[in-house]
Amino acid sequence: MKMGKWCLVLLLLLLSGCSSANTGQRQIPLRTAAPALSGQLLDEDGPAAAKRIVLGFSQLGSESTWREANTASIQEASAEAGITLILRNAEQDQQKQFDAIRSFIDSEVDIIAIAPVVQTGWEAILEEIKLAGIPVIILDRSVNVQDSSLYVTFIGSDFYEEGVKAAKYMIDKMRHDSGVITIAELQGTEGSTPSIDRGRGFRKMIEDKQNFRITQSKPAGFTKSGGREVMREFLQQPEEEWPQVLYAHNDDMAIGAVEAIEEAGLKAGSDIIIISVDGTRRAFEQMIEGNINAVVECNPLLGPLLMQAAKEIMSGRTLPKRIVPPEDIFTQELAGMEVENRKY
Ligand code: GYE
Repeated sequence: MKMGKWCLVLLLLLLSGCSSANTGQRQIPLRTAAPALSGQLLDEDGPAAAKRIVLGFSQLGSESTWREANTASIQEASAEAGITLILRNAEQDQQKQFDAIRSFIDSEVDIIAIAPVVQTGWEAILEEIKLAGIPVIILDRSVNVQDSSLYVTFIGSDFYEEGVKAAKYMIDKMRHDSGVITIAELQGTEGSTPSIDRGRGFRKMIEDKQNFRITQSKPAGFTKSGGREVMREFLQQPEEEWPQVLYAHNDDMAIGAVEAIEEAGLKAGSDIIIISVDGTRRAFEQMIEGNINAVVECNPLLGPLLMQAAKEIMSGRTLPKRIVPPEDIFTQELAGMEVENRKY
């Protein structure tokens, strides 16, 4: 049902676009699959002349449940859309992303999609793609570039807003607690947009609140094992320094941290309030067990949006520069009702 809602949102956004190939301040000479069909959606069922679109996708890694669901969504959606997908996994290495992208240029793919591991360092490679005349879609995490005409659109969540939602939940949850509330933060991959912006949004909400203090904060790579290890370190501090709240930038790290908290003889979800981001089924199960208190949703099922955008670009349409999927926050009270609806 959620995907239906997304597709509708995308459709509305796309309809609000115009029909030229203007992609920003500058024009990118886009390769189109079937110039004669400009302005129409290319469809497998459409005119036989429509060439199959070839999409090269540089996935950043496979660190989390979110990432697995994201990769699967893209694979499934490409098959459904009749788009040939060349997927390369960079295993958290930006250089590997560059290598994959160069291989896509050499193979003369029609479109390149990139899920960037970190947000800086992309100008030169994006210029190379531009020279080759291949349109680019940035997916999931964003890139910091001066010249936004280097990509057509960025499809991905509002991570800053996710941080804001996490903090709002915490402020409300702790409203009856007096005194200083200590917070530990498990950051994601250093230099990645979700880690930077989830941290910024959260901090913004507490900056003028003297009683909320982030006392421990460290990157844990968005992995379950990272979350467990770093939480163990946090709990090696003297007892009076243990946090009352844990804010984990994703579910996998929160679930790892729950193990460390239990090892230390504490009750996750009550001795330490836990808030995380993503909304995986496993996190919902942990909410039902009482270990996690709230989860801010970040939807990985971006495949249908990506395929739709690829088709639109190949038919010469302009896309909005930013496509943001709608997202929610879930608490323990709602987890039982929602768990069966979780698709990832
Ligand atoms: O939250 C995390 C993953 O970039 C939004 O990356 C994504 C994040 C997601 O590893 O679980």
